[in-house]
Amino acid sequence: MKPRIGRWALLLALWVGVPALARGADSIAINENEAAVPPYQLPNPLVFESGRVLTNKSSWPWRRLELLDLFSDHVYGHTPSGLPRRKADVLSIERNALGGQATRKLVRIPLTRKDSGPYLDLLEYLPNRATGPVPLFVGYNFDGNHTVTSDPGVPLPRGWVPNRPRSGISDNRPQEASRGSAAPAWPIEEILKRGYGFATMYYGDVEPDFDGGWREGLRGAVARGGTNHVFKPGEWGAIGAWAWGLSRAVDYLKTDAGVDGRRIAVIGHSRLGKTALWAGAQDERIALVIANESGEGGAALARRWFGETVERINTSFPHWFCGNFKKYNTNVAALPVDQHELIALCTPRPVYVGSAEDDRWADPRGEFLSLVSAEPVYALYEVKGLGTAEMPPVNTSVGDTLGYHIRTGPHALTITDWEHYLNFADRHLKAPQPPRPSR
Ligand code: GTR
Repeated sequence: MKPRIGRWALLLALWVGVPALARGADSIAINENEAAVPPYQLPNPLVFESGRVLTNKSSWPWRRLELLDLFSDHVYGHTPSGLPRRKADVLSIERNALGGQATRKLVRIPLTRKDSGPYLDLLEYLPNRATGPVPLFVGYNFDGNHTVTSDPGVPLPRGWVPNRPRSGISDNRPQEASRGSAAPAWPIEEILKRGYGFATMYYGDVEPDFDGGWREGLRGAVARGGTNHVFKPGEWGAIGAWAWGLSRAVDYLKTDAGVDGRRIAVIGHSRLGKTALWAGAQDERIALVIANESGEGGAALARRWFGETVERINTSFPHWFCGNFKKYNTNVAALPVDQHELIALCTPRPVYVGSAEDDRWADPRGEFLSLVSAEPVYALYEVKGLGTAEMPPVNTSVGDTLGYHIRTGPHALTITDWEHYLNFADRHLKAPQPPRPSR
């Protein structure tokens, strides 16, 4: 006869384990009360997994590699090795765009060895009054390149887009009616006037953003098992694929004679802010990173119980992160990294985090504290980081190489955010840049 204790242990394990595994998004406890945040302890970016303490910058590149591996193993997944980096095709150049202010380029970047796709369609504007190569902002948009401007020369995306009833989209097919609908988030003319170039891509070109979208995107195209692939727990999620796409845009931008390839800033809002940070952490050619209201899995500390949690994001968006990340759903303290270390991976490059007062879901204080806790790594390089551990008043920018503001209002990328980002970029990208390593 089998020992009965085994059966009881199994029943107990099922009783305790199943609700934790199968909990629906709405039953996950969320805290938005500052006084109720329990104490937590962050991993120290300056201590190797072996316990060895890092005291000067000469060992940081090794710790950086260790942290990149930990983020790949446990959070975003590993990018497959051997993916091609193909030359982009400049499909068209219009020298009289935006009322003569800009040169518009439409560029196609193949992401796999096949010409049939998937590929990224990059929309680029360069200021016509520039006298030499310009620094440039590049970032993904949510709904298609044609939504960031009313410029009629920008084509609609080809594949799946999110439904937007206000733009008449209810069948996941792009519509002409959505042209310019996201323009308030992208003050392109102002960016150009300030002497920057601007480039954007639709993130759905890399992978449509729904659970299962990988079958129509890059992850499905390169997976060993094709569209029947079963992802191993350490393989990349959608954020990993989107971040890879950003780096392919950088590959192209560095070949554009109108762009100063040493002064490329990456910007992203919300889930695309998470993506911008992960791209910036991995790709040292990115000179400056801006994460607007990136929240959980972005700039916000995972261990701080406020707003969205690891469990909640893994439940609502199971495709964003790697399988291993789900192990920490109910035990975030066991995660070997936290998000301040994602920011630290950019050291000594400038990083700016923007929050919004009403965007409690993204945990503004947790986003700010990530910068504070990344600062010791910047100090190794003797660059001034944030310079304060006190959150600034609303609508006030603080910091030096690490920058932060909390804007009044809801979750959005706005002209006010851009003013802070442009000022930050003026400080860091307008001065002559030292040569940067290229991969
Ligand atoms: C929310 C999600 C956030 C954030 C946001 C967005 O639903 O919970 O993590 O990424 O979406 O991307 O707008």
